[in-house]
Amino acid sequence: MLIKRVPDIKSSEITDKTLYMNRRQFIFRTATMAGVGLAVPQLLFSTANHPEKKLQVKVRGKYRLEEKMTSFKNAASYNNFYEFSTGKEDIDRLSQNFRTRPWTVSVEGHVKKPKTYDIDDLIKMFPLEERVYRFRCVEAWSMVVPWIGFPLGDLMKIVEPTSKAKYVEFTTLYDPEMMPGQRSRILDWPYVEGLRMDEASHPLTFMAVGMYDEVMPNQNGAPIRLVVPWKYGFKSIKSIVRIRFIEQMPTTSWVKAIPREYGFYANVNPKVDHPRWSQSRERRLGEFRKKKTKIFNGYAEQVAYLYAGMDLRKFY
Ligand SMILES: Nc1nc2c(c(=O)[nH]1)N[C@H]1C(S)=C(S)[C@@H](COP(=O)(O)O)O[C@H]1N2
Ligand SMILES: [Mo]
Repeated sequence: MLIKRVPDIKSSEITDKTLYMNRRQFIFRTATMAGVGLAVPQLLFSTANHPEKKLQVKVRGKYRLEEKMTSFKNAASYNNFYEFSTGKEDIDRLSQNFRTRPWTVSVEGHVKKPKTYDIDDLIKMFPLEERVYRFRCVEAWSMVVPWIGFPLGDLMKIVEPTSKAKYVEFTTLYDPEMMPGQRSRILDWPYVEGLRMDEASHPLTFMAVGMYDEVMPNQNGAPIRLVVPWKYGFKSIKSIVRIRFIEQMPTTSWVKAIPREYGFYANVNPKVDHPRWSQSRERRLGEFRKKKTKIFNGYAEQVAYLYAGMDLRKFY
């Protein structure tokens, strides 16, 4: 659970934490059984704002936006994470017992230095950076979140993809015991996403291990998730266990499920509607008035060159 970057996590602290978590669950159950639940659980279940979950952020301020940030509460209580539920408002609760330690991320395929990283070692390899990004779900809601993490490109420099690598494939953990959504066949589990090599190494492409200075809440994709701010949210795969460098374009979960509605590129584009709804506007979490959606989610200046000469209606 802990991603402290200080070297001295005492084992007693970890034990305390485990006991604490169990106690919280116990309190919740007792409260519910006693029939005094409803108002209380939200408080007890909120993973947020525990001081021991603070991350040590080294680089700040390079990526800011002149836009109002979404509150932590909104970003952590309205989620898409089909491994837990197809609902959006119960994922924080349903993911409370999701264990994110021990956790490994294997980097494989066409790389000179394939390796299976322990998550805590992986995180220590990079100076953690804060990036405030716009994030746009394909379902026309959006948010502005300060993610904490490191650029995927920095990891790529270490593992050294070979010239055979043309795409990167990311895979989420498969564990139906902990992820109740995986017990039904709404998607072909595990969740898979992918990027072209130049998209993967683009400086905006980010591996997030936290948000708002805190260790990533389970519901937002702990312990490590992708954030690609110019693409629809479904590209930003959560709870990653494998990163594979491959030659062929990977078959990603949503393309496999509904290819007419979800493409591999999934670049935010107000002019290309989803077959069932318009993409021209969006609702920021916590706000009422809708906003106009921008091409590439407002990141055209940085990323449009990646798609020069491509028909964005065809490659949606
Ligand atoms: N493994 C996995 N990753 C996922 C999803 C999912 O269901 N499973 N949902 C995606 C979608 S559709 C969105 S909009 C974002 C939501 O991220 P958030 O909950 O942090 O807002 O996660 C993406 N990553
Ligand atoms: Mo989404």
